[in-house]
Amino acid sequence: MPPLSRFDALQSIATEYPTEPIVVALGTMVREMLLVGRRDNHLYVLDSMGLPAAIGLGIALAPAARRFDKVIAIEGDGGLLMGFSTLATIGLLKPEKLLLVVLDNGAYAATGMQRTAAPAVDLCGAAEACGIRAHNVDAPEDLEAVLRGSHRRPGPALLRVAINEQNRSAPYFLPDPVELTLTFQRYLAGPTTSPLAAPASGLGAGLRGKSTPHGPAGTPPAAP
Ligand SMILES: Cc1ncc(C[n+]2csc(CCOP(=O)(O)OP(=O)(O)O)c2C)c(N)n1
Ligand SMILES: [Mg+2]
Repeated sequence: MPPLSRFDALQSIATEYPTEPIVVALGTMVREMLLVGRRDNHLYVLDSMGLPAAIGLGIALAPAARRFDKVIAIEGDGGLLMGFSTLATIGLLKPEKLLLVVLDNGAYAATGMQRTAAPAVDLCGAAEACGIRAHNVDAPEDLEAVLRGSHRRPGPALLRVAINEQNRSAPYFLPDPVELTLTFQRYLAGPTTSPLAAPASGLGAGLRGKSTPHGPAGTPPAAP
């Protein structure tokens, strides 16, 4: 069994990328990331299984991504297989900023550890076939170095990280998804008022500049 736990992997990602936008997949992934710490630069995806890679793709292509080294999307193996076709689109559009991290425990942990098809699939091989640079991380001691090395390497890239079946006990997280989106949108828009980066209308309109429970709008959170 791989020695790395999901919690350890999430902690490494959050520590290495304290101010980069991070899309966090639903279920156990979100709840354990909240144990690491709640951050305005994290987009907590609730229930939309299979979509975090596509959400990360969109953000990585957006003008708001220009001021960041990377946009990280964290997926589970089950979620990646559900949204598998997104790999082809990522390979086609080649978003340089996108770093897709797949935490692979070979199971749907959030619903009771039913087996996924991941052990039968070469996830890195599939990503490479789509035109995405891919890297297997099997040894826990390699994860931090690989994450650090990814900062300036042009993407798109996929890291498949082997994790064990350990799940931390964490409370349910049931906030209003609109509020989560607004917090993240404000973070993406940043401290400047660039018309390209700022949400000029729609959900974010009228809320820019107001404080959030986690600090003033657009202020990068303190490093953990
Ligand atoms: C369309 C859809 N089907 C099923 C679910 C229920 N569900 C939520 S998380 C999850 C398992 C996700 O597995 P994986 O991506 O491997 O992440 P893990 O929990 O193993 O970390 C499932 C089946 C859902 N939210 N949406
Ligand atoms: Mg899984």
